[in-house]
Amino acid sequence: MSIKAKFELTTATLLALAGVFFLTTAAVRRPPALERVDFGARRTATAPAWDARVAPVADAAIKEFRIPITHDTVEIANGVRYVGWTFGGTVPGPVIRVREGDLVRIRLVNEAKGMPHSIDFHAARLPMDHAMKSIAPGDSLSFEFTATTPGAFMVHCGTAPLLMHIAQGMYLAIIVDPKDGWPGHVDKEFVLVQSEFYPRPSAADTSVREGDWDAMLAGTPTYVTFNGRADQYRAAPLQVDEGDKVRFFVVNAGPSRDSDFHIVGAIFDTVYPDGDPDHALHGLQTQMVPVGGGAVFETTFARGRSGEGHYAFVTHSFADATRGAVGVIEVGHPRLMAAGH
Ligand SMILES: [Cu+2]
Repeated sequence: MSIKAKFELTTATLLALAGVFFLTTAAVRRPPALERVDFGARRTATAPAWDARVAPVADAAIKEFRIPITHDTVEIANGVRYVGWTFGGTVPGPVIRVREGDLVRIRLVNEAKGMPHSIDFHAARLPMDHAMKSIAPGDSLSFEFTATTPGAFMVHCGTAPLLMHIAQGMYLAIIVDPKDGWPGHVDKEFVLVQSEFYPRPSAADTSVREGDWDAMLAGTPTYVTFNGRADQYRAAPLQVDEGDKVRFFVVNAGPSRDSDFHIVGAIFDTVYPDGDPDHALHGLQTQMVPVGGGAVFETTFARGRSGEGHYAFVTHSFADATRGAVGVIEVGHPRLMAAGH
């Protein structure tokens, strides 16, 4: 073998080895292409309160979600049980979190008895014909969409009468993170879905309440809640640390009443109406979240300024705060517990 041939052979071997090394490391470093979540197997915790904390978005560019529809008894206020119609067994349903540009695959399964249901993703650009069609009990429906627009979006059942299907609990929040992430670091993130309940009055405290159609039509709820149960975050406050910057994804599922979101004792550094960073507003006290809409709110509980202590989050429409749309944020470990919390 000539020196030239030996040189070429060695070069070829090195190139081949380099290729193998590159492919191996690329395979190790590449994020998983597909994430599968079955909300039948992964139910949102509801005790001591519906878990408002939200995990970071997964890396996979394709995200599949199996969403079972069920009829389940839910607790809408302390000791008040209700015939909930649900996505994933809880009201609201589970939080879905994806990234701008992701392919989102949905498999909807109607496990409820005796009634058709459907799903309408406000984060999707899709004709109603297929993705939003009602499916009979026992049936399923698969569709996919690309998440084109960052934000905090409502998802709900679109089966008539919508007023009733939403009032019974058929909604959840989908967060679409901007392609390059949210501007600026935060320490904690929470989801808050505001909604109303219209239970029929009952003489027996222990009975499972049904919906009152006339009250739904009149828009006179008994309870207005964050994450499906009146006053639940007064008993079990959201916990943050002193100095934390906190992001809230607020979605208003209604079905009929706007939310005037406000945190007592705080000022919002930034609000993104509809949750798109292109909409940034700064230095706000209260921002309306319309029914069927969402917004992202950021505030800082800075040391020595708005530090340790209790802060209430409310809809500043106080008839509705009084009906249960109020919660507490506990910053640090305040020694003086506020009376009545
Ligand atoms: Cu429905």
